[in-house]
Amino acid sequence: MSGFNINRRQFLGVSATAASGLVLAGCDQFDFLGQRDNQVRAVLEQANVLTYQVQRRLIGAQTLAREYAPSEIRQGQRPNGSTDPTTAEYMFLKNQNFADYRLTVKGMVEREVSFSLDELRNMPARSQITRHDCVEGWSCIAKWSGTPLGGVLDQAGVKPGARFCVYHCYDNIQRTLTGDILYYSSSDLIDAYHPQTILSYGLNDAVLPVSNGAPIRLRIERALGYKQPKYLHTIELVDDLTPFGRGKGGYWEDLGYDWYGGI
Ligand SMILES: Nc1nc2c(c(=O)[nH]1)N[C@H]1C(S)=C(S)[C@@H](COP(=O)(O)O)O[C@H]1N2
Ligand SMILES: [Mo]
Repeated sequence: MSGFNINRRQFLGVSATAASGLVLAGCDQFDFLGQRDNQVRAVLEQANVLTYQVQRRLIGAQTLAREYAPSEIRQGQRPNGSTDPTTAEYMFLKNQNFADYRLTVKGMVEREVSFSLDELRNMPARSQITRHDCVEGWSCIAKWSGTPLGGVLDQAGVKPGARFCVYHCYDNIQRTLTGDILYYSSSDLIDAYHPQTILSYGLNDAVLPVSNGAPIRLRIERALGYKQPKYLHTIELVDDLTPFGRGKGGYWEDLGYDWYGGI
């Protein structure tokens, strides 16, 4: 796989250099990035699409992320980002140990469905020991247990035109004068139906703790840490990501991170 990494870095390096050259051509260029028909923005967006296509071709649809042996779990999963959400809805659920929690699947589906924690725990289960890589430069090997997302999506019946899952979370990752910004993320349907993509309720053979996303957090094992949404409450099937947040498919993507976020 090292050849793949080198290729990807080289590719990213080239596109980043090209884009920054354009941006530096005039500082006021930044002001125009918000305009949909702006040239610089179009180039940046194309680079993102190209990255996605290049990665998809290199990785393939169903390649599995590496799984590790129990002896390779050397420490607990380091909590990062939100670790104890303070929204009223979340605190209410936490105080009753998530008894009334429900995960909802809506949008471009045949029927909107929602499941309690007990229902999710009684669906087909899978455990996997994988490595979580955060862009901040740390990794953790941990055992995640949960139910495959694909089975849950099938119970809702994904409509043919749907292209993405948007993952809505409870936590206010950022508080601003105009209100809370809630964490969200998204993936394509290939990642959603990948066999290692699970709605996780267990971590290292214990109940998933609040600091790591209780009661449910998604694992997309071939993607970086910011593509692993914690405190998940709703999965929305859509054909367009632009209506959400600032339109880039996730909280961190809205701030400039790559949408695909593959490893
Ligand atoms: N809802 C939510 N999900 C999130 C985050 C967050 O702040 N809120 N942070 C992301 C980032 S950057 C990382 S590295 C991982 C951290 O997961 P952990 O706390 O289980 O290690 O969660 C990701 N998912
Ligand atoms: Mo991260």
